[in-house]
Amino acid sequence: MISKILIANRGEIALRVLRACKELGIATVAVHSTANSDAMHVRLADESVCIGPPPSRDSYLNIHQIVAACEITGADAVHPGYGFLSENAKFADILEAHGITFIGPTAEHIRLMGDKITAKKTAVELGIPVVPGSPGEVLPENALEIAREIGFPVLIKATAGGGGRGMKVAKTEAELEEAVSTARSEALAAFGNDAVYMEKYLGKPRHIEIQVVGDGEGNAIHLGERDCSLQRRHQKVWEEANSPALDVEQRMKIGQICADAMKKMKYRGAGTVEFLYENGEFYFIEMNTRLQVEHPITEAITNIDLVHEQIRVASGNGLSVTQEEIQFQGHAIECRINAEDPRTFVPSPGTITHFHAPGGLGVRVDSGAYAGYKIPPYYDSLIGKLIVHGRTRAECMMRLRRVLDEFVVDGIKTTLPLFQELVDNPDILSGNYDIHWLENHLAGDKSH
Ligand code: MV4
Repeated sequence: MISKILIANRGEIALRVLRACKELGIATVAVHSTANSDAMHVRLADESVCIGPPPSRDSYLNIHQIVAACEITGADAVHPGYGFLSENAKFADILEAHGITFIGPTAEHIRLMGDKITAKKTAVELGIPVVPGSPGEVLPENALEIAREIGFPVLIKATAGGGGRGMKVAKTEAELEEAVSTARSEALAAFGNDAVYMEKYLGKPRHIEIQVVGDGEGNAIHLGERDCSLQRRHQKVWEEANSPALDVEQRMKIGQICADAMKKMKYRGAGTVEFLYENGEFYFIEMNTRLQVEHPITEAITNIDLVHEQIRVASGNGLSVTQEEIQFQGHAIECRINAEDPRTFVPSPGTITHFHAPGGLGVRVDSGAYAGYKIPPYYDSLIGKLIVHGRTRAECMMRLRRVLDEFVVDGIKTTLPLFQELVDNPDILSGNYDIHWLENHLAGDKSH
């Protein structure tokens, strides 16, 4: 039994977790840096603890401060949200050593998926289709042999990486040596680990991810996919469920493969199995062992509260639904509202002077923002998420167009104007885009 949850995060996700706790009758503890005492989730929580100065490493990433805040308040569980400590195996270990429940997978599963080579090996063993590539680490002396076997172009990735950092493409044999050595030194600088591996480079894939939840005892479900192809510099901008590229048979097939894999590994908690999708084939790239930013679109089309499920399985209460009970209804789109210039994406912190969130049927706004709130400059620029649901993709798009017109955020720059443009773009309307579409669009048309 969990009776009090400490939310080790900030912003919209702290509020999101707090709402689930309230619905379940679980007491809440907010933590905040000195730069964030006026945040909405701090106001709404039953208790709050200041855990340090503004820089994340001194506050939201400070494990000792968070454990101390649990001890002081008597919190018996921690929800890490996303980012910060959500995929930190050491944090999960330390909480367990203190008898505090980490609302997430085991430290062992976090470690397994955090190392991209062991993640891929595990995926193969579990029957998940992967990108053709090196069996393990690639060294300068064996790179050419492996690359010839795979076939050019190839991509060099950091074993400790993820999220796109430290990748290098080699289009030909001539480019290989430099790609491997640059990737290794960048990996060492960024992650303190120079191990790299190699994959066949896919040129125009979509990024499609499968939502899974497991109970840690061999039962697991999938909640379909999200298409996250619309991104800029590895930051997702717009996500949708279902993917415009899949039909129901493809969805249920890849979903079942992932659910079966989670059953076999006895995965506990929410997770996302990430794939590249090209020419009708899925290729596993990574697994995220946390709740993701874009989880609400899955909630919209399944009517399942993922944070409720996370808390249930962390408490040992099992999943609330079986696979057969899950119904996929309609279409959902999420727009990430960032405090950024919509053309340059340069952060735009400052005070929000006016704030009006849209409403109506099929509209959800997850945001801790309010008029008078001062966005601190220390953290990421996500200030809210707009999630729109409709019976069809076309209805969803019509609704989104209406809702974007209604949304008012004054005093700072936001990415809202970008979405007003996307919602009328023919490629977006037809669902015809890949992971490079948005960057090409932004580069090719300077007029918007
Ligand atoms: C790839 C790829 C092409 N081929 N792997 C980037 C983030 C990391 N999670 C994996 N990434 C990629 N892996 C192969 N074999 C292209 C990317 C990629 C990408 C993937 C998902 C979403 C956006 C992306 C943007 C650029 C590159």
